[in-house]
Amino acid sequence: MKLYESKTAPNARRVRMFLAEKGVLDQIECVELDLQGGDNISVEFRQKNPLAKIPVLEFDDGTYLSESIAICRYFEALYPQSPLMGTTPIEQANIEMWQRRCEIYFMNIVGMGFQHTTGFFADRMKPIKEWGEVCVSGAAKFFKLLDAQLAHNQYIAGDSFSVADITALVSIDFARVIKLRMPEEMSHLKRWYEQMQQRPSVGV
Ligand SMILES: N[C@@H](CCC(=O)N[C@@H](CS)C(=O)NCC(=O)O)C(=O)O
Repeated sequence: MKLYESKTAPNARRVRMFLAEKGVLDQIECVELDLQGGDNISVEFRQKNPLAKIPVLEFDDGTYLSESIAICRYFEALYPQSPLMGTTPIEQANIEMWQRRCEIYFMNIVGMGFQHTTGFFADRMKPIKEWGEVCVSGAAKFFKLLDAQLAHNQYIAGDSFSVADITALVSIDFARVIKLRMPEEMSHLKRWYEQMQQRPSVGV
């Protein structure tokens, strides 16, 4: 199996972290793409993913899977030990809820803030600076929700580490590119962030 990715791309990082948590990252061949250089918008790459995004998983039979969480779900089913997506129906649903909250209301907004304020992908989209700024301040509001959740929970979705923690952590780290940092006074969020730094998967 091959994973098309980029070391600096947050979506690719969450799949790498997930695979590291499962202990199988070294079994996958990682193929580094130059996103700003346009590797992912080539005709050849669009045959792997018509949406021209990474990460993309290539199977040995020449088929492909994209969307970070779909790739994670595949590996969760393949390696169900040390579950990262829950086991009971309520655990699974709760993790899904937090994963989606972190992705939709935080990660995607941070990404839009980055693309629209920096013009990083100006060759393939029209950056609208004002919209980027709206996204940056919208994303900042999410820290409060995370801090409140972590006041009563060890991890984002409850008592165990999950894919929701991966999405939140990767998004917080990526938010630095738009100069968005966790507010100092958010002690629960800070406690959780420091705890996350102990996991070997953060460095992959
Ligand atoms: N919903 C997709 C998002 C994928 C995505 O936006 N990937 C970014 C990198 S983090 C990308 O490929 N950007 C290149 C571009 O927009 O041209 C997922 O979860 O994998």
